[in-house]
Amino acid sequence: MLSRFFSGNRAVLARMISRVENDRAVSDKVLDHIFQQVKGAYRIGITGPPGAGKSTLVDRLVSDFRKQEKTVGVIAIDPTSPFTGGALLGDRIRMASNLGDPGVFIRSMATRGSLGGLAHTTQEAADVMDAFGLDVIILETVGVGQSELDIVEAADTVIVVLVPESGDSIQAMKAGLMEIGDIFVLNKSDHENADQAYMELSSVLSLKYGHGQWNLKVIQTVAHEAKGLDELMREIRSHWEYLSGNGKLERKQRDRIRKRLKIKLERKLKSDFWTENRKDLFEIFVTRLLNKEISYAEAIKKLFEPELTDKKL
Ligand SMILES: Nc1nc2c(ncn2[C@@H]2O[C@H](COP(=O)(O)OP(=O)(O)O)[C@@H](O)[C@H]2O)c(=O)[nH]1
Ligand SMILES: [Mg+2]
Repeated sequence: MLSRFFSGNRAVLARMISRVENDRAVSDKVLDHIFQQVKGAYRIGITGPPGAGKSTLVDRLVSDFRKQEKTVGVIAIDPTSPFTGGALLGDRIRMASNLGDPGVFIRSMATRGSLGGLAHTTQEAADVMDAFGLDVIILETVGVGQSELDIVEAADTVIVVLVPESGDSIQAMKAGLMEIGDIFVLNKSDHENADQAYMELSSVLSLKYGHGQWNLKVIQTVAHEAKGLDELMREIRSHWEYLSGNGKLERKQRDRIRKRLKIKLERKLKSDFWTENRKDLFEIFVTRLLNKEISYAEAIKKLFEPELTDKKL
């Protein structure tokens, strides 16, 4: 399977991603075999409210990257839709213009049933795509909820897509989108109050946000007509160049690795800790705490040393 994977078999890529999604033990094994081939594909996160036009934009971006002869992977995550739901189908239709292209691999993921954190599973799926040899990986998530933010935050460049609706900038601020965006897109700029929304968003951004030397910009687009896409591609390129200078990319990758290692470590500690014995003891100590036979500190101490506790029980 691995040799077929490395020779570029797309069906095997799809199967590898499913394994990473569905089985922790298998996932670790898969990653053990491919981690050295993870070359560091350029990862772009796209987020924003539902219906803002993210998938339509992704479709355009994919076409543009293809024109530059880059291969592209897309992971689209929609928390509102179960596997059989309409939204995933909708995403497929909206990204349809690239479906037959062998240089493009599109994957929809549902949030339900993901193993120990969606952000984690998504990153592992992205690693698999990366090792497969894709040059650019685009992660699309709805900008609601922490786990969705975690996903895009792990990207090199984060694009926040908003639309000219009254209060959209304010909503985005509340949802924490302003902090994570490197590039802001005001899509649906064919709508009548687009200019006002542009001013509003620009002023919100100029007041509060910005990462270091990077200048936050708002790009106006009409995704389904590909308007503003050239400018967006230029902005993506500038951000990439910005990251590549002064070791910023490496620092970003270090942060990403640090976070992931920590999460994996904590998960391992947790699962090792909760043996059947400890689960039983836990309930016993709850009763003892209720009867004031033991203090919290004592209970915790004993939970850490169940062998000792066994003898005393
Ligand atoms: N008027 C207008 N409609 C758009 C634009 N971009 C996308 N749409 C439409 O908005 C709807 C939602 O788009 P979609 O890409 O699925 O949004 P997502 O939920 O953010 O992925 C679709 O019907 C698109 O055709 C735009 O710039 N202007
Ligand atoms: Mg979508």
